[in-house]
Amino acid sequence: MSMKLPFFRKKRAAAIEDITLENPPNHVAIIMDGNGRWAKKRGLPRIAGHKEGMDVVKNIVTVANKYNVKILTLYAFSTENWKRPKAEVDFLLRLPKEFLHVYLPEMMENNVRIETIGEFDVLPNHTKAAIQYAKEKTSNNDGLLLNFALNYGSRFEILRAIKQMMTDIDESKFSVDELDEQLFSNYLYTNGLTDPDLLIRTSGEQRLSNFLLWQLAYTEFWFTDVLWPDFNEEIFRQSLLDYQQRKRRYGGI
Ligand code: V0D
Repeated sequence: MSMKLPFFRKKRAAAIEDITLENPPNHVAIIMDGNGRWAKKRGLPRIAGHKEGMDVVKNIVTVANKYNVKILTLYAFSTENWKRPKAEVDFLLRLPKEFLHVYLPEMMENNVRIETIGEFDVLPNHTKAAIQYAKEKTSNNDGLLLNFALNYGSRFEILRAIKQMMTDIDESKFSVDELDEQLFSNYLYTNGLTDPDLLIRTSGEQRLSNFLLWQLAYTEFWFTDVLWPDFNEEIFRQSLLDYQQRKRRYGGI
């Protein structure tokens, strides 16, 4: 004869994971800053900070999933990052493959779909191949969308959209009169995605650095001095709680 389980269940302190959010942001975008500084503080090379930051990505995906976030857009590599020393750029561009080698099985188990925004085609072949495989492998997952901004720059994205749009107008696919915000946003990399509800930037800097300029028009911004490798569930949860508290009026009354 089986005993009823609740009879044996011990009371315990409420753990973070017991508390669900009433109003989670649908789409969270993060500028993962402070990896180099984290390493410097420890007397380590910058790449050690990037590696540590990669493991934090996996943790934060798990937490986002838990709190019912539907889209997580992470600024992993900007068009400006090419200016860094070659050795650092090479190291960075090997991280996608490394991440996927270690964590793709877990992403599959958690029903995560992987996508990218940015100029994908000009990335090195080894980077593209690893990511392309992951995109295809996860394409039928309908859980969290893990969206990496790779070789991404917002002004370039907007100019690219205008050029493609003008070509389509030339080809009479639509007329200038029909152009509105919705139609324009279809030409951005983020076509089909809702705009971010919450933008997080770590490491104390308070600027956008050419990230999602169009898409962040109504987004709540949340800044922290915590360096990306130190970012964890507690601090992420705090950002989500702060987000809930803010009243969002979209410029109305
Ligand atoms: C370094 C902190 C995961 C920011 C996080 C190529 C800078 C760790 C990826 C990744 C980077 C990208 C695509 C993908 C799977 C994983 C990644 C880059 C940098 C730049 F499909 N972390 N990560 N990509 N860092």
